[in-house]
Amino acid sequence: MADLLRLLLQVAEKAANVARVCRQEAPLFQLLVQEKTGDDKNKKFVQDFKTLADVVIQEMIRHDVGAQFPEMAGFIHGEESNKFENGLGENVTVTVCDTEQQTAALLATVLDGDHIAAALLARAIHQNPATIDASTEGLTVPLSPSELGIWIDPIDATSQYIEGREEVLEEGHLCPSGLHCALVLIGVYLRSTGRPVMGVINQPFNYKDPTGGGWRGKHFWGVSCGDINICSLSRPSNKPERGQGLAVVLSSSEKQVVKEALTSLCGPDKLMYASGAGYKILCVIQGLADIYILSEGSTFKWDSCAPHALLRALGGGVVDLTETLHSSCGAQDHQTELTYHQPHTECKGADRWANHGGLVAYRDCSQLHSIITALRGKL
Ligand code: 2IP
Ligand code: CA
Ligand code: CA
Repeated sequence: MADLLRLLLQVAEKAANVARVCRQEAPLFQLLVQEKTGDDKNKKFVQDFKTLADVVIQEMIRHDVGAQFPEMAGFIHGEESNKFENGLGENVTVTVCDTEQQTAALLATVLDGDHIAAALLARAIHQNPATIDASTEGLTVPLSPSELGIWIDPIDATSQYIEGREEVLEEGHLCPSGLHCALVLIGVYLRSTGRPVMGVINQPFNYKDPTGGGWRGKHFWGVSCGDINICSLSRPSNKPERGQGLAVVLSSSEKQVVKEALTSLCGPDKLMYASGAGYKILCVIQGLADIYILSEGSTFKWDSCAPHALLRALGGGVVDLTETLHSSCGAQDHQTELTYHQPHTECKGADRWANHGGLVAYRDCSQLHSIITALRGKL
């Protein structure tokens, strides 16, 4: 399935292009950042456009993967629904059509007849990006498309994407907020067990060309299946300059009791905060943090599937926090790793696919164990 990996890298790069185009092209950018003032119709329209960027990316990925791997077509899920009600109250289903012109015509119906914006979006959707050099030659993955399903988060950290703050990255440090936190996430799982087996992460706004050439992205991938564990990044060494103690990244909205329990374990300067569930897991993958803990059920399968596969390829993983706290074997076996194939049937809508018990993302089992021991009885 190395050809699936190459396709996902390609389509994630196309998704990143769409995300960049929406910020670079004036007619689209104006829609993205318009103030939510004015009459209700206008408010609804602006909201629609923000969602439309996400929906368009997701449908494009679904279209391209389904075309090359028809066996997967019914198993490509994502955060968004492609059913849309436009500002005029008409229902439109957003799909990627056979030609750029047809897609532009369809998008114009969602964009209340804005043909310029629709044409720009359609061009980005139908344009093939430069081939991604992923050094995947010689890689064989013993999986067949009929065994696999996909989770897509077309843009994670949407609020950071829309706000669009440009932060300067410091080598070796994570970025608490801003455009860097926005990611395209595509995760592949085994339909039978729900285990994540392949992940592609594209960071559309990784580096801004100082000579005015615009933003460039960066991609990351991993495969973890049986004996095959390969990641585009090598396992980060435990940084000696950090001294003792774990470096933990949290959501700024994390509970006080968790922050307090961790301060005594890590020391105050080892607690960091960042936006974006995907970005926080990427920080653990890159070694910018050792652990990401979330005590709430505020992430979903599409947030964690892709980065989870990369962490598994590096020897780590993502566990359900509540289950791990209550498990007698703690984190020693893989019983509490998140899985991706079964909905919470008692819930409705997006909640069916929430990671209800919270999560812990880790590279190193012994560090996971220390964290669980520190939090036991406190939550
Ligand atoms: C969000 C996004 C948020 C995150 C939340 C996700 O996804 O990643 O940033 O909250 O859990 O569901 P936080 O930043 O507090 O971790 P989206 O942007 O796709 O809605
Ligand atoms: Ca998300
Ligand atoms: Ca999203």
